Amino acid sequence: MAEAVHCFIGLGSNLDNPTDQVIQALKELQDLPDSTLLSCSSLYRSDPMGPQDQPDYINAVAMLDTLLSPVALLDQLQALEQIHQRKRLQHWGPRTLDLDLLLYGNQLISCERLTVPHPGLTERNFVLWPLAEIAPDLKFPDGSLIQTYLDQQPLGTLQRLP
Ligand code: PH2
Ligand code: MG
Ligand code: MG
Repeated sequence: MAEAVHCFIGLGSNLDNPTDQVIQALKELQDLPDSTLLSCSSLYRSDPMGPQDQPDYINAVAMLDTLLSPVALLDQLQALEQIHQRKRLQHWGPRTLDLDLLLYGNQLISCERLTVPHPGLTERNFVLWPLAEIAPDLKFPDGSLIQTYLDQQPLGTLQRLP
């Protein structure tokens, strides 16, 4: 894949057996058209960010190469969320599957449907730690290093699962 772009996808679930939801979603990412799944992080258990009256989350990050445009990739991710019966009920509320496009190469994208890098990426330990597990030397489009943000967002109660 000559012009493939290196992307990172954040996965999250806190409903209907979250561990199974995330493992199944990782398998589905393997089958995305015009894309190659390169690696995935461990699964992490995290306290909910946002409303506290919801279950803990399982989070992970996947790295892939894709020939899809950012919006075509987003369409694919949203189709997978639909397969997992995702319902959009409450902002930052519970969900069976959330697939966020975290990074698309070094591109800065800002359109109605998509903001990349994903807003909040550098402030969420449940994204940063799995991301750093599979890309410890990652540089963000602005040239900053992932290790800088890890120091500011400690592991805390985030648990890497065996
Ligand atoms: N996603 C949210 C809201 N809150 N909390 C955790 N721990 N993990 C998530 O993935 C998450 C969240 C909205 O996308
Ligand atoms: Mg999200
Ligand atoms: Mg999302």
